[in-house]
Amino acid sequence: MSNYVEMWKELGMDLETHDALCQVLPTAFGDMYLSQENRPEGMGFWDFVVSEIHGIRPSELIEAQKNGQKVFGTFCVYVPDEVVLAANGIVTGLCGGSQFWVPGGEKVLPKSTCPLIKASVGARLERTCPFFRIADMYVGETTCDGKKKAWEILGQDVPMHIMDMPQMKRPQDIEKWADEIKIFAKVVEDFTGNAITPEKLSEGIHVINERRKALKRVYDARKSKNIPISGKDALLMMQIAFFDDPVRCAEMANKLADELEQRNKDNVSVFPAGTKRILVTGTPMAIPNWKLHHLIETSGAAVVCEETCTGTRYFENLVDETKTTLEEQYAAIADRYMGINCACFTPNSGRVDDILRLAKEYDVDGVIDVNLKFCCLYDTEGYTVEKAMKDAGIPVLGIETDYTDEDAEQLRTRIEAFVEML
Ligand code: BJ8
Repeated sequence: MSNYVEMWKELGMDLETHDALCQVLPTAFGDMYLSQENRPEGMGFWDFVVSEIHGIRPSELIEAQKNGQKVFGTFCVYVPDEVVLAANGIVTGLCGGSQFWVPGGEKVLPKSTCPLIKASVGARLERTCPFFRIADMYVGETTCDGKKKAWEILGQDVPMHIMDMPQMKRPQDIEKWADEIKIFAKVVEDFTGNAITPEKLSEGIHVINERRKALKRVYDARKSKNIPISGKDALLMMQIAFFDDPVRCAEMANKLADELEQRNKDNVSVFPAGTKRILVTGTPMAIPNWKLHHLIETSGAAVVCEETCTGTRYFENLVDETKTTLEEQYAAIADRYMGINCACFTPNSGRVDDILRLAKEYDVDGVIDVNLKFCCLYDTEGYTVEKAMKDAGIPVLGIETDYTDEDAEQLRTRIEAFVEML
């Protein structure tokens, strides 16, 4: 990634600390990813993106900025990308998934904050992530308390817009969310200088729906008895979807889906027959958090689906494309996004329904419910999730972890014991 040094310098990054990050990532990726056998050829694209993770997409974003486009950094799957696209803006995810950034976050946040928030704040304050440097505006949301307060720190020297999320899903809450989307659209229009018309919004909705469909095709291929792709590889595709151009993301995911569908016809599996199938549910796994998937897939099981925001919550359900006025379109967008079942809502019984449905669709042998340490929402909901699984006769294992490797061996012992009893 050395050819990007000039760009990083111009972005005002801390090059020395960033170098240390650049050194650990390839080793971790090599150990966890490149060691897998018989990976789909289509993964070559994502391997390449990872090898240039702080170079290739950042340089595209800077190029786009030179042409007048604005970049919006987001932290949650409730923030509607289609609105930004409609004003010729670009969205990039900003959630931090590396322990490397956590100590930086801990300098300003309580230690008892979830690692995703600490890593995001650390990446920003220590100036070691180009995406944080590039984004012209950050878009936060009022989901969990940790994030709500983090916006006040993150937004100190960058324009920040915060979307006020409802906490329930009554009709009046969905209406309120449509209003909030309208307010966001106005902010985006003012910031980009581009008007959002029904035509432009239609295009934006279409592009994001196409991305959803393509990602879903890859997931659908994972429902096969045969396992055509590892959970780790599917997770990587999902993680990079948050950063990539949505049209290219759809194109690459469709190509991968073609290959996986062919693999299913040819009975090509990346795991031996009889490997236990696991559904992972819980908190999101931002790149490069591959820890749990790696542990599961080196403990005799395979991850075949993720009910997380770096999984099905990102792409399930489409926005209705038949609406023609802005008012109707915002309502349709609100409807689709309120179909996401995050633990920040109460009640959130839709999530349990989703997990039960997915467990059936993906024919899983067991569910692993993962919680990022100090995420009180998913931790509390774990009680309901695990009870529902037990009631349905689905074996379930609850895990709480962070980004460090300290608990890896202890987790491995628990996962191996769980897989053995399936
Ligand atoms: S829709 S899961 S992306 S809020 S893990 S930061 S909740 S303390 S990330 Fe999330 Fe949107 Fe919900 Fe998805 Fe807080 Fe929990 Fe940390 Fe979390």
